[in-house]
Amino acid sequence: MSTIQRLHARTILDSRGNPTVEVDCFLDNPSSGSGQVFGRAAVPSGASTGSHEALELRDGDKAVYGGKGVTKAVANVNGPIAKALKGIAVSDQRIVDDTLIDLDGTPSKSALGANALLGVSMAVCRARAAGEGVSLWRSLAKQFAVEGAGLLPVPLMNVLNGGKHADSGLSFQECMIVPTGFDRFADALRAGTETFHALHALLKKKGHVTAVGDEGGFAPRVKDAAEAFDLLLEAIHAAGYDGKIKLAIDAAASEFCEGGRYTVDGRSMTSAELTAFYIDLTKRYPIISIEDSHAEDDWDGFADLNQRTGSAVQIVGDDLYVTNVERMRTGLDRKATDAILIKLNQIGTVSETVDAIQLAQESGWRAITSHRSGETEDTFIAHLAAGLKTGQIKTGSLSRTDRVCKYNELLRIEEELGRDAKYIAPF
Ligand code: 2PG
Ligand code: MG
Repeated sequence: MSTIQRLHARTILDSRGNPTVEVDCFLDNPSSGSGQVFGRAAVPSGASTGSHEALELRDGDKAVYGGKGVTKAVANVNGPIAKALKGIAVSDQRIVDDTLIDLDGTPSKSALGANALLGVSMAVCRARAAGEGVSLWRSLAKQFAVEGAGLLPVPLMNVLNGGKHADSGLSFQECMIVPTGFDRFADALRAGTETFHALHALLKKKGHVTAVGDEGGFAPRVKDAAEAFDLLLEAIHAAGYDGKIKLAIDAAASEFCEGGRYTVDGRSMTSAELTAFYIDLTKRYPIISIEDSHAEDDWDGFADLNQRTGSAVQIVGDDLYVTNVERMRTGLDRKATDAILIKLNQIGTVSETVDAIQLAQESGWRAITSHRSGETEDTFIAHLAAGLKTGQIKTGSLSRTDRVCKYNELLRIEEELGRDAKYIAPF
């Protein structure tokens, strides 16, 4: 049986030029013949973080990387975590992750840092897959007893960036396109990409800036959300995909909520007025998904919108749930949403992330595997989406390698699956 022989963490840079944790995991794997097997993983980082997320440990020394250094998290991996995990079998990810959780001992993973724990948890998954000689997504499916394989996720592509991710002035953080009318992931990706290029040409023609924001989407100075959606529809039309590409929003509403009031594109609203605003938008545009419509503790706002949109529009909790099953249970009781955004680093281990996915699936919710706005070249989430059959993925726009590397990995997975590959839009 393979056991952990050595863990080694280092500081690397993320897509925003901020330090983050990368972990190498070496297994002692007598069955591999060659002796040692190795897995590597890097931890992403958010900008519009939910206040209920597990703690990302930063050094805080302003003289170094503006306080964003991760040397303490790296030292925690190379010291106490490496010591505690040495010799542990990797056949059961839950045992590895429970050991990490117990060692940290805090509900928010603030002792060792969720970034330290997650880097190890993911690197162990990769090392196990290497030991098994299979793709990571297949290994994850086996490890977490997922039946049947082959579902590629529908991508929610963030081609217009606002909020905390860009200086566009747009209150909504993400205006996304969703290629629904296709039978293969590769065709959906092509359509999304052609629309992205059509949008580029359109913005240029209209005299907008075409610089991109943190997730590779454009960040034109538009006056409001309606103008953003008009641009997207025009680009979809120009690319020839009318009706085959729908729209989605991540409002990230906690970022524009203060004292219980919401300020959207210069207009101040109550929670109920904001709900009415969304309902109006869904009548005017083909919007199939709204994420973080309300602030992270405005349960009534979410529940009201979710009830009014029914199954026509999925309401997604991101900062609301922070991939935490305890908060999900509140959401289930209150019927706050019918979907959840899944982010590994909000909770801090792979097993707990899978718990959130599986609770969503058992409860009839949809699950969307997601990147963070600060990413690396790591493609773990592409494998998580395919292995756990989440059915949807959010991994940014169609530019910048930190975003497209996940799409490229999904192309490889679809190719590996061959005739078993499925692409099914649930909208
Ligand atoms: C979000 C994410 C990813 P961040 O709000 O969904 O798009 O942003 O990583 O900044 O929290
Ligand atoms: Mg979000």
